[in-house]
Amino acid sequence: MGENRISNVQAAAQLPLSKLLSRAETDVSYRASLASELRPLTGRSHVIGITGSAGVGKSSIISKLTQLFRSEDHRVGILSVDPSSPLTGGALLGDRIRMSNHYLDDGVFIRSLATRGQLGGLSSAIHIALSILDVAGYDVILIETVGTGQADVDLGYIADTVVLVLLPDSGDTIQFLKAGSLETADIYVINKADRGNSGRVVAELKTTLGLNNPYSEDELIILETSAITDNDSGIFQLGQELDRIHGRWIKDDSLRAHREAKLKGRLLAGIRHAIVSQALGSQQANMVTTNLLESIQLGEIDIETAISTAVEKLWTHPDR
Ligand SMILES: Nc1nc2c(ncn2[C@@H]2O[C@H](COP(=O)(O)OP(=O)(O)OP(=O)(O)O)[C@@H](O)[C@H]2O)c(=O)[nH]1
Ligand SMILES: [Mg+2]
Repeated sequence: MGENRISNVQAAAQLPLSKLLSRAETDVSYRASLASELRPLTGRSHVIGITGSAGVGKSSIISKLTQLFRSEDHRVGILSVDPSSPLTGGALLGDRIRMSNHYLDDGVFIRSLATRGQLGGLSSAIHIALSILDVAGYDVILIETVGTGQADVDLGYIADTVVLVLLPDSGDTIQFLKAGSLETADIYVINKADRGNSGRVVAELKTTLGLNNPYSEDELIILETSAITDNDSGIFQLGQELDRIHGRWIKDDSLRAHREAKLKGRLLAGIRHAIVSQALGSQQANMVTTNLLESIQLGEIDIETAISTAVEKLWTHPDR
């Protein structure tokens, strides 16, 4: 039998985009070979993650941004991750109504990725979805995820630019800070600014981020938006900031390097997590820590000595 010489990319081009994504999502070996063929062709699109708690207005902002990008003749891909979570299950119907004009537009592709990864983060299938949309000519890809948690931290590694959506009247800043994802955002949006009171959150953010960040206040991008108002809603400004950030990478040809740095970050974080779980999840680790705890309590050793003893036993010689 002759070898099949049709490349995955050519074969993929024959499939409707939604079928292609489904196949790449479910068929791991197809995904791998398609990914390696697509890799050199990627790097044109701007991947923007939009995250925030349930109901803050992520889909509404995405709908407005899509309208804006379409008016600039950009093609837009929208990936919504985990719409099946109990909090958001009902929102999909609302989204369909909110996005109804975009569903009829062939310059817009909308898709839900139902799965999350094993560790509660984003499933690895998202990488191939992004490559496919990139190569298919979508200039902007918007990913919607519901924070806070590992998925949010992952989003910081996957998206080129992350927009964190907050509300004027909630304690979300602290929640995101605790989850470790507050600082992964590039742009902070206080949505539903039409309700008033957003100035307080802006001040709170500036203080919190100022304390934890090497950047000066001027470098922080904090915008107030109203995704249900048409005039002067802040969405235009958001679009401008996004264009500006992306434009800079294109100008100095650094998007690929930016993505590589993020990928490396995700890889290292994954390895760190795996090493920690492996080292601390064993029976031996349990025994070592129990014994050391007892020694500390008896005043035999101090905590620093206990820590270096544990590292020596569990990490340097894990089999001992
Ligand atoms: N007053 C006001 N309401 C808004 C604004 N943006 C969104 N909403 C409303 O808030 C509700 C939730 O909006 P969505 O866009 O579905 O929010 P979401 O963050 O995508 O929600 P989930 O996907 O369920 O997490 C809807 O009823 C919107 O009409 C805004 O700027 N001002
Ligand atoms: Mg939504």
